Amino acid sequence: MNNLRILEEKAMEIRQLTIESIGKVGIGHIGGSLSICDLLALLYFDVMNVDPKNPNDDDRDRFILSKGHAGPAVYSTLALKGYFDKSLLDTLNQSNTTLPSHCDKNLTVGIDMTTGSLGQGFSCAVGVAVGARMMKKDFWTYVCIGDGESQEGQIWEAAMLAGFQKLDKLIAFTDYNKLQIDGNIEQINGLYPLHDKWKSFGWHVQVVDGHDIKALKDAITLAQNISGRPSMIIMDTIKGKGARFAENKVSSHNMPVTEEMWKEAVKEIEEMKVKLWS
Ligand SMILES: Cc1ncc(C[n+]2csc(CCOP(=O)(O)OP(=O)(O)O)c2C)c(N)n1
Ligand SMILES: [Mg+2]
Repeated sequence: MNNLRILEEKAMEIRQLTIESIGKVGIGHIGGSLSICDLLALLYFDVMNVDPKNPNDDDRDRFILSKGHAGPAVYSTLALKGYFDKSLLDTLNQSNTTLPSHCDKNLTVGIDMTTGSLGQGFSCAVGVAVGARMMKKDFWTYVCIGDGESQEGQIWEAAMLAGFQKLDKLIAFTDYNKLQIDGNIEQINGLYPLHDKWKSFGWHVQVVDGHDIKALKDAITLAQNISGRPSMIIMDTIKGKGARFAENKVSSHNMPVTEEMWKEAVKEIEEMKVKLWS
């Protein structure tokens, strides 16, 4: 594993770029973007076999953000990884941009699937993993779904197929931040017991702190060693993690962000970065 502190710093940088790019547009899906930054840092800077110089390599690992509204966090990650210049982030969600609010594989280099209609990206990920097997390819398919998204029937159709097909090169993550667009998951359409649901569909299931990069890495390593079952890693997360104005707030789903708000939040993370190395 790469140096843990380097990965933690990457996650902080992903958060900073995400807060800044959404702040510059003035509104965006900041809550659901910030809850997955630790996962993105780990996947793109440690786990995944990807090369920004060869973004369409057939053998690359795939990452599908099924909760496509968190696109800004992936764009920040891709920029840091070198897929495109960081200055492009300033065009987020503007007209004619290559970085739309929701992921579009036809517009953005490094994006593996067009997503945003909840449930569909997960089905696509299962299809990609089936395709890899048919083509005798050895790559991993990683996919991230939301907890609100898990209320979609389509998630469970795909889960059933993946379990039945024993897709053991498919590793899924649930961003279990307990909040959906308009409230608390358990007050709207509860998922409990989520762990048992996935297990009953034939998946290997783990629950980890989604902001603990070391714990996430251990969970992925274990998942990679499970044969005959796809893996679900339920990440216990905080919506809006890292920006005080957004943390754990239902309103952070698609929130107006002023210049004062984003500059203050970016400054706070900068101070955390300094502390990380002191
Ligand atoms: C099929 C479909 N229905 C509704 C929406 C609108 N929508 C976008 S995000 C969202 C909430 C998703 O909640 P969750 O999966 O918990 O994601 P989080 O906001 O926590 O990232 C909804 C209802 C959509 N994009 N697709
Ligand atoms: Mg959620």
